[in-house]
Amino acid sequence: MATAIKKPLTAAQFKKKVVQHLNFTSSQTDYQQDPTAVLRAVCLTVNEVVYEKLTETNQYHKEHKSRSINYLSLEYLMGRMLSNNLHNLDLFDVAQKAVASLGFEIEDIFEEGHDLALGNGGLGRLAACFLDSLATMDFNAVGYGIHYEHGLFKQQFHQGRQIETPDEWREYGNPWEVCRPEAVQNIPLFGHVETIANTDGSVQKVWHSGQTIKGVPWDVPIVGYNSKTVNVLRLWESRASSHFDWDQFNSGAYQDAHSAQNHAETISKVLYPNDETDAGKELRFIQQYFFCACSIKDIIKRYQEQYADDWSQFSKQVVIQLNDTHPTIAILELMRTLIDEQGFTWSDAFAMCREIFAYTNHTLLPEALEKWSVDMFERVLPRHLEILYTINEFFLDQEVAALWPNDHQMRRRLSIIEEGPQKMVRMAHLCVVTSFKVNGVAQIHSDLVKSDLFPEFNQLYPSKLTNVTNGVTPRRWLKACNPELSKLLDSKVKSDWAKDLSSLSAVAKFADDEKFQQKFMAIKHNNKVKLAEEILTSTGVVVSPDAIFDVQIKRLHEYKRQHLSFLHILALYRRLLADPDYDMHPRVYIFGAKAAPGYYLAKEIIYAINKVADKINNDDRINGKLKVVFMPNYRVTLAEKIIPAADVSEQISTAGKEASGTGNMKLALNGAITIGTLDGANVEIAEEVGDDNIFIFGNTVDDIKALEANGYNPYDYYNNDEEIKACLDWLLTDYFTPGNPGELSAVAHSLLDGGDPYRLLADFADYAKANIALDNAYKDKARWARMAIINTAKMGKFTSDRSIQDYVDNIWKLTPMSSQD
Ligand code: GPQ
Repeated sequence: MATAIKKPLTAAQFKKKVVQHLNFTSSQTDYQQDPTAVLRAVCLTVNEVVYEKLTETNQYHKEHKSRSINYLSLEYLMGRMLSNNLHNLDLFDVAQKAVASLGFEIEDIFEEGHDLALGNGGLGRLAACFLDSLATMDFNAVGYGIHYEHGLFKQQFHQGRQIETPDEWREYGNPWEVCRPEAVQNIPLFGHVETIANTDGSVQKVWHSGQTIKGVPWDVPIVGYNSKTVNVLRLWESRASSHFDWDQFNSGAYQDAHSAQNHAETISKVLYPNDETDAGKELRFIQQYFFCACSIKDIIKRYQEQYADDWSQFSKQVVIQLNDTHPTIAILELMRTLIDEQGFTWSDAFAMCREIFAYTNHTLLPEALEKWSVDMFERVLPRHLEILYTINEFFLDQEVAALWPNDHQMRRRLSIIEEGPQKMVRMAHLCVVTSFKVNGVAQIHSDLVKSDLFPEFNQLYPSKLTNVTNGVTPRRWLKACNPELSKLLDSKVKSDWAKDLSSLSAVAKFADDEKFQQKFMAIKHNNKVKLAEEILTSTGVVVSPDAIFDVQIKRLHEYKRQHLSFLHILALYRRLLADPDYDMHPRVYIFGAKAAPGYYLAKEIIYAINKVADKINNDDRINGKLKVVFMPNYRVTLAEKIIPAADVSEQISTAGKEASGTGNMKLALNGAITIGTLDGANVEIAEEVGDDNIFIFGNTVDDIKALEANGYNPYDYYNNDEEIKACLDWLLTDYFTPGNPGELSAVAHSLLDGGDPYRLLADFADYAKANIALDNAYKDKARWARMAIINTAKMGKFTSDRSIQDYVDNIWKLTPMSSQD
């Protein structure tokens, strides 16, 4: 393995620094029983190396005037930082030895760390993987986000029901962040716009804001793997500002501003826990604006430190990626700044924005396509709304009219403003109109963005819409989380596969090698033993590591169809009750998922799974052939424990609904076999591993469209499939909730009278069939081992390094540090 970067510290030096921090930074001499104090001291020791590299990185980019990517995202699911930073700095064994000599296991020290859970699901974790890759590949990148006081809620189950409690990730401070008072920003909002007529006939707009909020930046260093770079993730915290615009507004506006003043500190208080639904709350809107405005000001500040008032280089130096539509207001904020503060003409400002912004779409679900009311825009951001109108006017009159003259229908359809009883701003339209590139996140998704979501935009702007398939960082999702498998791979692959994941394809030639198969599967088994212990601790359920570990981990959502697997579990249970000798290899179903607190059916699905699990896990009649566990509080850290132990990866969304999925990549990388639909990145995973090494089932996107064209009726399946009927009817009884019949009926109703919006019943039979094929494959040990090895070997495409390289080549056009020398 080539290690270009020399180890920054020896174990003895590392230990000495840890002890110094214990003694002199934390005043701790009696730390033998205090792993938290040791964790802190280890982090501070690592930070010494990290900050030195950060300074060098900054200096380098300043000297070389490197173009930067500015990644704007409302979510970052970083997880824990220590283990990853140690791996990335090649300090893992050094720290392990140092900590051991202090009487601790490094894993126990890690366990003291909090997850940085500043995100909901895939979108937030993708942002975290991208930051890792950007630093690893030595690109000049800044991540911008919100410093939420409370990240994603903690989940517990009380008698099977989800209970949410606040996430206190930084209650006692967080060693990985540093406050930057020198980069504080003041952010205006509310108020009104004054139009001033100039003597030359032109008009000038002056925004008299009603309130100012202070944005305080906290920087989290992002350490590249075996690279020169440490970048930062800059997170904005809101504080009440003393800069009250006393003289700028009348007494009526003062009232508004005064009550809004109380809100200042609530802006960065909590992460909205909704995944793929439009939160539709004013506070969420202000969160978005607040962080966009802080970030735009910061980007300009960094630029002006180099170029002062020379704007000629701005669009050459800066590219801004919008992670979904959540940061769209950044476009309006940059327009406003250029026009109102820097004296640009509207067209020059717009031309510049069109060179700077690019937008990633992460969903086709209508409920996730953000819209904000014009009324709210007017109240909170009156000047931004004016600018938005001018963009819309230009777009409709110049661009839409050129292609579709006098076509009112088309104007209505494409307008950034949606007409209706309440006028709404379509944020995605603003993004597509302004961005120079728009990408989907897997090939099938990007194709659907072109054909179904934005077909007219694709006609209007050919070549703007493109694809960048997602990826995951192999540092966290293999090297750090699965150390035994990593070692085995090291022994077979010459190059550093963690930096060049496609080099793993070299292990494919050992797929039929009996010895290698044994080693590979022994590691899987060990990982399953560890997970079984974790399952016992967290759920009290005993599971056998000899069973198939069948994993479905992701946010709880109807389109992801956890209830398809649930329905199939009911069917298996029923088959086992009817025939205790029913031929199946024992299987443990492992779920991990949080439901948005306001998402009724998602919570009912959790409840139903927990109730059925209770019954099945305690039923002696089925000889332990079936177990079901719902592990509480699914998060990055739990994923790191489940993924290395998974045999089967459930990726069973309705075709056309999951934009990409990234859990599918992590699981396959760790040797789990996918059972999945032709949706999102499953399609590309199937291409890579080949049809023999994946279980694809169910209706395709076109099949689903055809089903719907014929008038989809769930009762057709209910009436014609005895098993479906029996399982759904079962949910109406009190079999799983003694004394309380119908407690689980919500799930059944959604699938019948509710119309089965995610076409679950249409896929049930084929899913059940695919599961039999999977069961047969598992019974053949050599065959399964072969499949698992091929999966690991063929995941090269799905490293986030490849995604970043695609962004760099096709969208961002950056040059890495190393090749600038
Ligand atoms: N995704 Cl729009 C989220 O996690 N949250 C969101 O609000 C939206 C999308 C996911 C999407 O469902 C997955 O299919 C993707 O793999 C992931 O974004 C990253 O692109």
